[in-house]
Amino acid sequence: MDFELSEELAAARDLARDFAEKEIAPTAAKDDRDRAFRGDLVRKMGELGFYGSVIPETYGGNGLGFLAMVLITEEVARAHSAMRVAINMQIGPALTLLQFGTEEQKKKWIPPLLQGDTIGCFAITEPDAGSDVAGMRTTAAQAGTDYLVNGTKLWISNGPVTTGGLLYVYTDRAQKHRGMTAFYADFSQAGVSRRPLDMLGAHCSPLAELTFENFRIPAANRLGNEGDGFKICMWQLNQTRLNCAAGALGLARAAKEAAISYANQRQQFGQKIGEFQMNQDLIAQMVVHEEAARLLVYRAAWLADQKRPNNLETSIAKYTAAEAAAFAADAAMKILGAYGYSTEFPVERYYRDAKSYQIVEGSSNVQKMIIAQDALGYRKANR
Ligand code: GRA
Repeated sequence: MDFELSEELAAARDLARDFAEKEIAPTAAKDDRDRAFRGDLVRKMGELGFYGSVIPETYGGNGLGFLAMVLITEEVARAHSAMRVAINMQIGPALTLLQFGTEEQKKKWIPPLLQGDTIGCFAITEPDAGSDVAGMRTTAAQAGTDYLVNGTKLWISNGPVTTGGLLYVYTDRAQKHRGMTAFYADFSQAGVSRRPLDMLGAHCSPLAELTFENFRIPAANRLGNEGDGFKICMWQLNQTRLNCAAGALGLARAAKEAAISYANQRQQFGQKIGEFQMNQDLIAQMVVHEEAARLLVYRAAWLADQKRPNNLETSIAKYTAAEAAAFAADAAMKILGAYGYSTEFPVERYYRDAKSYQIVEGSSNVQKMIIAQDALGYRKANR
């Protein structure tokens, strides 16, 4: 077992840290307030190869691997968690195309996603289908060489701005999850209307409701066969969950750093508040949860790099990191008091953004369900 990062990985992490500190962090508070979608930063991250680590050079990537992806994501999320979502929106579709696309589909759609020329997304969730993916209702009916899509997707990250990404629908609802089909869709085409949604946090990651009315997708945009969609979706979620886990880790770290820095400056009752044992308890727990999450996230990424099954390990990592982020943001706010609650300081943003990690990409309860059902022998997670 080797806990040392290779020079290559350390360099990828350092590049991301440098970029995040110089280009993302300085405007994070303003961007959050303005609810800005930073397309310029999305493109810059593409130019720096942040989306290409999990894609081979043939399709425009750099092949550094999943460990590089989580190291980069952690650094970006530490500076501004919502900007981490942008990474996932590019990587999620690119990886899924790599796994399930034809040669032609990969060559056509992966490179623009890696460059940030296409603004990616993946549309799974619906008003009545969140944790229960198979409960979706959107359908695609074949019409000549095209499909016509009708239905509504909800809470779609990048929904207001996406130009291309994954769309999961039913081509045969009677067959339940075996009738689901995955497409790569060009969302700049007519037939889709977007209603932007305002959320508690992650303001720079815009969300929308997407309504499809006879939205036309060429059959050539189908991934795999009709009926392959549910398995493709579960595969995709396992990859994008890992990115979320890394983002939560970065946010947990940012909250811990803010708490430590403040505890070392703030004086009350004639001493630094870090000297009080109740604050030490919070800081110790922040450190421990973050370190545990880091090892679990890196292990899941390492397994992915070895091309070994890692659904269980990714769920464990995502659950632990999401809870660590929520704990750290809450603890930091307790330590900073009114300075934490104030919108003039970043901790309130961490607090708002942290909650998203317990909800997205399979809620904490969905992760626990996957973990417990595996442990109990009901449903193997790694299948
Ligand atoms: O036996 P079979 O042939 O019918 O196949 C079953 C099973 O083997 C079938 O699917 C297969 N399957 C898988 N195959 C490969 C299930 N899981 C996998 C897998 N991982 N790999 C049906 O299986 P099932 O277990 O009966 O499915 P289910 O009970 O309907 O659902 C399972 C589960 C609850 C885990 C699933 O629906 C799930 O993961 N739900 C959570 C949804 C989620 O994560 N949504 C995320 C939305 S996107 C988002 O949040 C964007 C955030 C962006 C960001 O912040 O980055």
